[in-house]
Amino acid sequence: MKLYTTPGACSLADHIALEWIGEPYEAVIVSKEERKLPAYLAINPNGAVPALDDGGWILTQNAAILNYLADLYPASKLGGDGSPRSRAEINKWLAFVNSDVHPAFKPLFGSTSYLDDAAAIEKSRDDARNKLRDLFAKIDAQLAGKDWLTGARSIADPYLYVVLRWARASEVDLSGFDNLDRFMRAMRADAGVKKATKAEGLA
Ligand SMILES: N[C@@H](CCC(=O)N[C@@H](CS)C(=O)NCC(=O)O)C(=O)O
Repeated sequence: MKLYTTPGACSLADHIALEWIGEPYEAVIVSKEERKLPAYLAINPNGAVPALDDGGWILTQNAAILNYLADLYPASKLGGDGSPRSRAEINKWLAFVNSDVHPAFKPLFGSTSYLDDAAAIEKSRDDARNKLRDLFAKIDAQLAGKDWLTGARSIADPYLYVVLRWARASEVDLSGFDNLDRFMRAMRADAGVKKATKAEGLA
């Protein structure tokens, strides 16, 4: 099993999940530039991470990979307790992070640079920060009284950790979100998180 990952990118979520699972795997580091070169485009024609190679079978799309890992290793309980409702709750929060929170970062990652107008670009970035604060407020409320997004550790949690890292680096205002702060501190102290971030060369 090989995971293609770019340091600190959303693929770090899969990297952490693999550490939590504890079965053998190899992390292949792909730089931003390498993602667009023919060798990597042959693995993922979208030129994006993550990609998973399981015995020559390639799977892309983060939500699909995380669900596949949870199904492949049910003993990890990263896909819930086996009930349809627990998996649905996990996928609800995974979808929120993958398809609501993650894309909301785009202006902060340069998607509006085509505007070629410094003031307009800064406005789009401020707007993104405000939208992200609203989205993180919902997650903070969900984490009240819980250590993990859905109560028990799941595939949704490492993705939340990744977008929280991005939020801090992008100066999104997370003040007052004590549950998110507690979650972040616990993740930073987690052995699997430490191993995956170290392997990606992250502080
Ligand atoms: N829909 C994809 C998006 C993955 C994605 O946005 N990956 C980023 C890193 S976090 C990337 O590789 N972007 C490069 C690109 O899309 O050109 C998924 O969920 O896996």
